[in-house]
Amino acid sequence: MTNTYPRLTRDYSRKHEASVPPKIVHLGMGAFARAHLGEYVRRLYGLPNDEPWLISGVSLRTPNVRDSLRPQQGAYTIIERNGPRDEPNDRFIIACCVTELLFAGDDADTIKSRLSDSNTKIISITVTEKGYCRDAQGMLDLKNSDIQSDIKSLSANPGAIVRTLPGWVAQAILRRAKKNLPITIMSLDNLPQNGTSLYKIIATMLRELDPSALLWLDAGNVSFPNSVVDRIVPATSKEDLSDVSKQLKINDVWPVVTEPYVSWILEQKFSSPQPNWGSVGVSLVMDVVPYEEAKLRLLNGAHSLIAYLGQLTHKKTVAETVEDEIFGKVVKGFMKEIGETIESPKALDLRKYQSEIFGRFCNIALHHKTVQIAADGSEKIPQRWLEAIIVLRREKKPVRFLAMALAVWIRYLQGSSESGTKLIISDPRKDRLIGIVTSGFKETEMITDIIALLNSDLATDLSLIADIKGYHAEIVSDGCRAAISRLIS
Ligand code: CS2
Repeated sequence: MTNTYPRLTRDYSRKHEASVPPKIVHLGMGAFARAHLGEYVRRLYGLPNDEPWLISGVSLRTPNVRDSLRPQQGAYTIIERNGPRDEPNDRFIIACCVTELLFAGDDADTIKSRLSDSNTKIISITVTEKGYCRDAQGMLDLKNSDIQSDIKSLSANPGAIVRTLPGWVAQAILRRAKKNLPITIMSLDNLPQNGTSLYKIIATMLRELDPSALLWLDAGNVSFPNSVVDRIVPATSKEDLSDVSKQLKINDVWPVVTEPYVSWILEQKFSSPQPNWGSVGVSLVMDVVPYEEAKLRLLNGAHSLIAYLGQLTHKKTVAETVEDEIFGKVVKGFMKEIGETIESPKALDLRKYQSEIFGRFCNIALHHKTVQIAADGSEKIPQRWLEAIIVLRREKKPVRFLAMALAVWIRYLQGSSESGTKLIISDPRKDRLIGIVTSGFKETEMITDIIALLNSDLATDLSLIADIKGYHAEIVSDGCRAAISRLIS
């Protein structure tokens, strides 16, 4: 940075290093966690408390967050962006709720002790869909070589160094069971029934490792509340860094940027003491499923469609894509169709919710890149699109926009935009997906094989496959705008 401003530290907010240990250990301290969980814990920190709830932030894959934020004593800026292109209405908020930053690669011993410490009351998690190492049925993928390696090393030595999220969590439970230290483990990822999914994964690990630890867990000593988290968090850009300098006259090497909207619906199911979540805006409910279906299908489902449309037609951001009249209409049609599958929770007016989501997509100040959302499609599409298709087929309702969405994704997997520019496909099943689309198979076979990779039942739905094939052929010959114009006319 070419200015003389000082580096951000906790002194900036007069929140000096807290002498109390963190009660939350967060695995996956990326931008989403800092803008979402960090926002709620920051609000708690602002309340008069006997003892603050602070976060030990763990990165499992790279040391970058630790190395950037340690010199700032964990302090970072949350930039909330909103408004029209020429008159952005931005807020800059300093969060000091993270007091420790660790990286699995070289702080493994500290992480292990934090996870099994009696002061730790919550282990929270954001590692994205692929971090859970699930198979196509959503169960732990025992064929995954990193999972096999974690099971092998933990069986030989419960203190071993592990590689995967299920490995870290299983190890924490093994150690806590020995000391009888109950814990609440919160998944904050966009998985269907994220807490229950994580429970199933961990139960499988423990069955392999130590069934007595599973008995201890099942006796009410560990809970996995389900939750629905919502906040759009694009990757941080250089502009964000220089805006913090301009506004606050300090340098923050890794602020996070987000929208003003934030929401967290949390199942009230805790095995350990909790802060007063309700006082900082978290909605505590008995059943998150209706909220989850609404959010995963309407927001995330539409997001994925926007991402693939944007990628194919050189639209870099979500706002730019939905600004296109035809794409805006297809997104609305998609939401209407998928909305048919949602049993609206009483507290949620589905129509209002849809237009609120569309409004958030139009936030031009946010610069949410389509390439970011397009990543890991095979991990996202089952819960965002396929589960809704299953409901619509069962209820004999039309599947037009969702079939179009699948056709758009399959066209995207061919690896080039409509004008022929190469697209970078990032997906854990990339090799298999690209292998299928470039195999030279006939279209029906190619589409069936792609769908079969995600859901074997839907792959036998011949009329669905025929519809996807029809839309795909139109996209290949005339482009997605023309194909979509016909769909919405
Ligand atoms: C997005 C989500 O990248 C993606 O797949 O759909 O990260 C989305 O922005 C959040 O779930 C919003 O809450």
